[in-house]
Amino acid sequence: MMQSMELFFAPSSPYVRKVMACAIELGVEDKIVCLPSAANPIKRDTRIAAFNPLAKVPAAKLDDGTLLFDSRVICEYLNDAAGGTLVPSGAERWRVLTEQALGDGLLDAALLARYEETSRAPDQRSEVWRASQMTKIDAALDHMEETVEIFGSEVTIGCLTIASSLGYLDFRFSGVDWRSSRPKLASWYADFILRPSMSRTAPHE
Ligand SMILES: N[C@@H](CCC(=O)N[C@@H](CS)C(=O)NCC(=O)O)C(=O)O
Repeated sequence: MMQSMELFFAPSSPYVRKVMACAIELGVEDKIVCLPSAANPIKRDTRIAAFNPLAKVPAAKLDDGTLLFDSRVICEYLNDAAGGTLVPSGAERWRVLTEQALGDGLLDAALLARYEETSRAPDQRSEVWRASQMTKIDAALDHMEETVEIFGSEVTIGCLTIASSLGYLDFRFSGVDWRSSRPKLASWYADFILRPSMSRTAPHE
């Protein structure tokens, strides 16, 4: 019998979204008790720190007291506990985990660019820093366009992460037109976000 978990949650976090989307895909959403949080790179949320010394979300605690973080670990835990196939074994595993790393890497760059604006005083902000993060995002999107026929052919932690990263761009970087030069990715995403795991986890404040 699968243990329940307490999860520090934020409706705007794309990493939390990965966890919730996995839980919905696996049919185990009812095992998760969401706790409110206010993760911030400068104002440390000590409630989250009780589960994760890095004070980042998602962070989880199982019934038996086991602590789990970050999103990659919690998603893989849910998949294992539910006997799912979101994280395949064998040769496919490495491809799918690399797809997850691509989506997470896009998000890491996006958050670094955003924190530059939201957490630094205007005179401390670096345009070069922001532009460098946007270059990573652009290159990640190009790679997604080249590989969408492969990662988009089944539901895995790879494409759930990639979809969460695209959703985050629309949410926080609405001025970035990632679609017009990437028609295959745009078309896959338009279909994929209709899945309940995506539509029910759309980011909001
Ligand atoms: N690699 C982590 C990243 C988690 C992360 O950066 N979460 C953000 C919220 S979207 C956060 O907690 N930021 C607060 C901070 O950087 O201290 C994961 O996959 O869970």
